[in-house]
Amino acid sequence: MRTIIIGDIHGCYHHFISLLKKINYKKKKDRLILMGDLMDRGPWSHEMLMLAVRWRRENPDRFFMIRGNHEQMIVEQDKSLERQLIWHCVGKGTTIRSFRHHRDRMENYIPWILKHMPISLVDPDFQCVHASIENEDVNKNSLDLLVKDHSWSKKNLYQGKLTIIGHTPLDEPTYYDGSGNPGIYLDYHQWKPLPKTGAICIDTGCVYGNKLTAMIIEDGKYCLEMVPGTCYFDGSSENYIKYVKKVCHLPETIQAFCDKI
Ligand SMILES: [Mn+2]
Repeated sequence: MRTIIIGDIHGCYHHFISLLKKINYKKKKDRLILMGDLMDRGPWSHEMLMLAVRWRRENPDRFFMIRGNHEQMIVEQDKSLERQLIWHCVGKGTTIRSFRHHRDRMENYIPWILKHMPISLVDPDFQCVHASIENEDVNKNSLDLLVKDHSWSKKNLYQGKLTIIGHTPLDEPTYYDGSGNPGIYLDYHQWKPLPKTGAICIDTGCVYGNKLTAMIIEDGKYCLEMVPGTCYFDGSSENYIKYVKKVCHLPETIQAFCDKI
């Protein structure tokens, strides 16, 4: 059985479908895992979520997702004004438009997200979390680290069980071997032995115009495939921040918060 893991989709519904077609995805044969951040930034958040809801219902033994920081923002949207504003900085508007277009509300899906998008997925050979990991026992990491931390990968010090991550958009899929050196870019279209330790980031910034990456795992080996992305979001939250600051008189601390997302 193939396991197919796909990085941050961010409302790029058509890219997701193209990638599945390219790798000849078979719903009843392959196991499919999405790395979270299905929504925000790209135009088709509602379509993407509805597909996930349907496939999870029809195919619960072969279709899985973990939760990204953007789904976590939906879950926590009532927490504080500050969190609301951060969310505005990172593309909530496109999700709201997408849901309004379908006369639906994303708040309706909070119970579904809590039930069907866990923070981690653990397999005998690897595990998946959205953003980063320090202790190989997923439960011994903070929620913030697992779901939204960006700084971790730069350190490249994790040497525990192989963990697949997304969240930080990179030029190429990258292997972090825990050596403290910069991560190592991975090639596409080549079957290689699956590492036992370290981390592989497969977020290649589809919504910024780079590409959407799939990692295919079978019989102890893996192969990477991709489709080109489309730039729906300029990659810097500065314009959003300037706008929100003007309108809402944001405190300076929001910039620091936004830099961390
Ligand atoms: Mn993310």
